[in-house]
Amino acid sequence: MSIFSKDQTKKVVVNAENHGYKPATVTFKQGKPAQLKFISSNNMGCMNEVVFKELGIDEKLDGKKEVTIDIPTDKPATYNYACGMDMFHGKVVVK
Ligand SMILES: [Cu+2]
Repeated sequence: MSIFSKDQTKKVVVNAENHGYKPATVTFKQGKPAQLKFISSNNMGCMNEVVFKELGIDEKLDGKKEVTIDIPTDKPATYNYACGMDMFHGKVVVK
């Protein structure tokens, strides 16, 4: 791996109207710093909160255009996340 390897940044659009995350699955390469940006829209309802249980992350999106979450990439993993009521789901894959 190059010591000049770049950070990885990807975006997920939170679509409250269709109750979905786009894309629903985001993949990062192992071993490089990774950031996932959640882009929110209006009238978010319970989607104004994003919860990564395994990572102990619980972030409010409401009122912010963009919220950045640091994803650990030290090992291959799948991190599931959900809205504040655990109704809508997405995942982050590190491989
Ligand atoms: Cu919900």
